[in-house]
Amino acid sequence: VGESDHIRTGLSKEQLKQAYIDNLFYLLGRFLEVATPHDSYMAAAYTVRDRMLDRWIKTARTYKASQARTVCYLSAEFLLGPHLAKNLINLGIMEVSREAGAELGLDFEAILEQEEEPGLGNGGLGRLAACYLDSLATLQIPAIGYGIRYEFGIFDQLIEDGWQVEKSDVWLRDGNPWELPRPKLRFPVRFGGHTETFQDDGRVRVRWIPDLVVEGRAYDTPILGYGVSNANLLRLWSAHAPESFDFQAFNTGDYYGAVHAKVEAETISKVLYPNDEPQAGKELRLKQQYFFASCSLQDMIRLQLGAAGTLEGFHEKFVVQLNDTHPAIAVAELMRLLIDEHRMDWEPAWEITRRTFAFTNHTLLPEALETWTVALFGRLLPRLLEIVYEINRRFLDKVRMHFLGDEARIARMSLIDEGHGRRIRMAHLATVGSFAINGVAEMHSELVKSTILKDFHDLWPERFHNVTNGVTPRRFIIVSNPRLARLLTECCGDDGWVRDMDRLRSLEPLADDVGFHEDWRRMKTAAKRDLADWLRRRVGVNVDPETLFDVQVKRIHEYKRQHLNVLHIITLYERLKAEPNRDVAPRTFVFGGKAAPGYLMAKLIIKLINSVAEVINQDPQVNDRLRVVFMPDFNVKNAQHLYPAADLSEQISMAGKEASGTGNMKFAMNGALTIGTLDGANVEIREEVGDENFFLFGHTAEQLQRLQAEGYRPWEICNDRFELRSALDLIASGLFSHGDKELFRPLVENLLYQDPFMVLADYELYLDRQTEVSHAWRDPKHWNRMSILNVARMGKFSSDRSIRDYCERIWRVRPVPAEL
Ligand code: 26Q
Repeated sequence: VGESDHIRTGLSKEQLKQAYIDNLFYLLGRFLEVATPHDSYMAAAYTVRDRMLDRWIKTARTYKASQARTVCYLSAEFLLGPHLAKNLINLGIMEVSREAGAELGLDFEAILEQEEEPGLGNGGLGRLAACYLDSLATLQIPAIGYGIRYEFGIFDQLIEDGWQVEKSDVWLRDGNPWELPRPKLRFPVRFGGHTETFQDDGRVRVRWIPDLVVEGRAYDTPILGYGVSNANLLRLWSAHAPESFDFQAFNTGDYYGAVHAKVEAETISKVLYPNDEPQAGKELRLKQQYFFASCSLQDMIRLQLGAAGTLEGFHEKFVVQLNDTHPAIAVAELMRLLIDEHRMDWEPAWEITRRTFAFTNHTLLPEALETWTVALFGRLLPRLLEIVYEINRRFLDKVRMHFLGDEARIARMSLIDEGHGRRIRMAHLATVGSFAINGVAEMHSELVKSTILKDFHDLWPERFHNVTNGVTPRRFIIVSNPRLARLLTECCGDDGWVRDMDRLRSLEPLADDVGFHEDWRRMKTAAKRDLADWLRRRVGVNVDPETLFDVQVKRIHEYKRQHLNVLHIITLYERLKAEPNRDVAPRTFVFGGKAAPGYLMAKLIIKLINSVAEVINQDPQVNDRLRVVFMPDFNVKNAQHLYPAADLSEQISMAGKEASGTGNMKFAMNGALTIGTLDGANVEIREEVGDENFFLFGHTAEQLQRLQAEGYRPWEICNDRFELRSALDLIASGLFSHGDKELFRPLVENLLYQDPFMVLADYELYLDRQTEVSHAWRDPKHWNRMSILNVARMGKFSSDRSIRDYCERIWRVRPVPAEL
């Protein structure tokens, strides 16, 4: 029997049907007639997984033999989204599986719908990591994603009485068919205690005596490339008490103590922090970071010793990308492992370390830069504190020499901030320990060099790079928008655009083709009908697919300015109330996004959106032209319904604050037009699609800076702008809060008297541009032309391009194709 005939590997319809029934029987103990939708999902998932394992093993063999450098992407978050549909697409068996399902009498869509997505991330940064895994596998780059197997991912969001309510995400409840536990792959990780020196062969060495040892256990998930045989590895660590704990308990009789220690160990990987910026003093978060950094490095060292028998040349076999500072402790941990555990001297160890790491920064917001107090850090990781001090001492000696004792600069660059109760600056540790540092969009990378890491750029200009973010067209076009995918394949003659998005340029001539416009319109309308159906079933609201779908979905943050969008809506509402026959383009406003549970202003913004929705949607004078919807529980799965249906994408952050944005890319590559500021990747999207196909508005980052320097007085803007004042007054009057004048006071007063993200400064420019959007919408031919050109010109924002940039400019790695 040839391999292609095998029940676990074959891709024909008959083989898939056979395999499905076989898995249903042998893995789930069920048969067709009694299988629940979840049983069906599990059997389908195992059927797909079998086919992935075959590729995975062969890929591992190929990589091993090639001796190529492996990219290790260290990230505290991987926001993967549902696996099943994505893997069917990447295996190239979506259609044949659909047919197989139909012949077995299965409801294919219902099976896909069963999957609970692994929400192991907050937002952009975690989703970026997932897109990069997809592109790494597709580009056949030997790579491992390393992270944490949180037992509870990002909370599920419910909306009750307009407020966000958080529900814990029990994603592992019904089992996870995509992962393989590796019980024998485990590493110890120490916490607390103290260090001692001892003599060893005439040299002074350090021993760390911890008061807690936790064991990290590996769980592996295969990550398949698109249209290739390569399957890479995502290895997530789960924290456990070492088995020896139980014996200790028997010996000492301290049963309670042993159980307590077990609970403490297992707490480490229990839950994802639902904030997308650090909160002061969260000890467990530092434990999580060290835990997964240490396990991952120990794993790499194991692989290196297994293959080469020596740690010399480690940096030639591994390159470690730090996804923000969350894994930055790895710099000190690799030093510890090399020096303390593998008896290396400082200089060669530092040489390896510095040539191993590269660091991606994702934020300029000062409050989002991670620091840890020396007190907490030293208590939890005493040996690592010593190493950080030594890295710093040697580094500052270099700075002193280079800048001849410029004391202010030395204080600014130190790994220790002595000004605020002694804190370790994780971005500085990551920068000093890396051979390359990059931002995530052109503008952001320039700002990194001129602001937060300016002193480091002065010292090492050659280490600074830009790699503009991208998103995977597999998830965000093929899986989420199959109609568009089909149309693109038709236009291009084949599906080559999926791996080479620049080929979509061949659509440009069709931008003025009447027949093609008809196809485009049909596709868009169908997607909008789907979304309308979904919103009716899932959210219980009715929206009209004929209206302009104006969408803002992303984490709720003041800097992202969802409240600017709300002010526009209220102004439209007031205009219509004042002049009921006024001719405005009918719009449906869709919002979605989670607020960090402790971020009160963000939660109040959600309440405001829902309150405005309640009033407007019930007002018969306007509700044929204005509708407002808040889509609860915005996650990857739900998001997939939105991108295809959006006409207008809201990317309205305060200029200089959004590092890149990636939702902006997902919308534009699905044919939505963008209304946006000159911020993050918006700048580059506009450059690519053309100024005339992008609704730009707002002050530039420099202009806003100047305004602030001159003394920004938001309330004065209100005095001049009647409609702005009136919108704020309407909120304050209690119109949206059943007469309660207190509810939104904190929000209104914050805007009037602080307005840290300069909402009011951009209000008028935003409204004017929105008026132009409405005019443009009235000319469908022109609108469709712009929409088509957006899709045709978004090739740059495929994560394949981003990963190629990393490979060529930073990692210096090449494809290693695996053969079946
Ligand atoms: C840090 C310490 C303690 C607890 C939580 C955190 C934490 C967790 C998540 C800090 C930040 C995040 C996430 C940040 C994030 O998503 N940033 C976004 O990254 C995207 C990918 O580069 C960019 O497109 C966005 O502009 C950026 O906001």
